[in-house]
Amino acid sequence: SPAIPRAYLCRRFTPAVEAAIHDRYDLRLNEDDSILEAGQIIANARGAQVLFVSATETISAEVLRALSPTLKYVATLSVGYDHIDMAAARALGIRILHTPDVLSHACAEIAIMLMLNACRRGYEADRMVRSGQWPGWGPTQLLGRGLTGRRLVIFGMGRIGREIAARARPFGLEIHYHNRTRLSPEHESGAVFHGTLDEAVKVADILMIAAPGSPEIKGAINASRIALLPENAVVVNISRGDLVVDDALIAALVSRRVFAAGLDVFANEPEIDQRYRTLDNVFLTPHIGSATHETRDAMGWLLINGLDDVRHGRTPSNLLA
Ligand code: 8YV
Repeated sequence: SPAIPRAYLCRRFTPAVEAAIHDRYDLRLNEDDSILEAGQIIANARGAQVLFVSATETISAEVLRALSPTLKYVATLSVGYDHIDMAAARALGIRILHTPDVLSHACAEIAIMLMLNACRRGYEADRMVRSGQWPGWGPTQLLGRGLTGRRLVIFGMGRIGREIAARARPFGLEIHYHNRTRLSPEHESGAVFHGTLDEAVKVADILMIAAPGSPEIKGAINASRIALLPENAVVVNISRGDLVVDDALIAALVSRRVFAAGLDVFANEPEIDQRYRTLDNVFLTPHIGSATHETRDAMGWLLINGLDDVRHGRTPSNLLA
């Protein structure tokens, strides 16, 4: 029988998933779950045919070249693959697997959580009670912005965007979206399409950023687009931090031109722009969109099953290249 393939695991996955990987591979792993630099990945994963990563590892052409030709597969515990040099992988014949679909529900839940907390001032409300500084109920205390009858614009109406739309409709929000291409009527389910991001932003009482991270839309939410938002808009980002120009969003939050923001993702995580920490009108979470027990297990299984498939000559739906 052929030798058991060697695998390297850059981060600690859930116990059930790690056990399943152990069953299939000669596994080495990064015991302490630290975030590895390129040089460490190259040194630790030498000899591995399969490399398990997450979006915290930058899988550059340098890393792929150094581990090639032994390395055959990179399996990332993320739907996003902006941290992987796909062109280099293709050129080297390294196949990439990711985790679409199974995390869409969890990410949509966090999107709704951020939207509600930004609109209804969740951070300030919690702090008022927790600090013991609540003076008692007041007629103008902590007034937020309601959702009913307002427009939610989803930038990036993919698998996650559509799950957000489905959960937002019952709040009485009118759903609009901008996407590279217009969806089929079935996927659109009555959402209003805008062919340009500018047109979409102009009507966004709530702007929900759910587009996949990519160089083409880096900095798309910049000062001129933020200036197009209606008064008292709310901005939510569950995608990638670099879609937003922090200087522009922070200026608009400080001036209250933008009412509030809900952010799960940041440029340069975890070294976020420190000004966010000082603002009352932001609700912040540390990149937990897919962080549920069920979803992280499902993400891991999708990678394991996809690798089983591809090693047996089948083409799993989560194979990128
Ligand atoms: C991941 C994510 O958990 O799937 C993605 O693209 O951003 C998250 O679901 C995180 O990036 C770690 O890989």
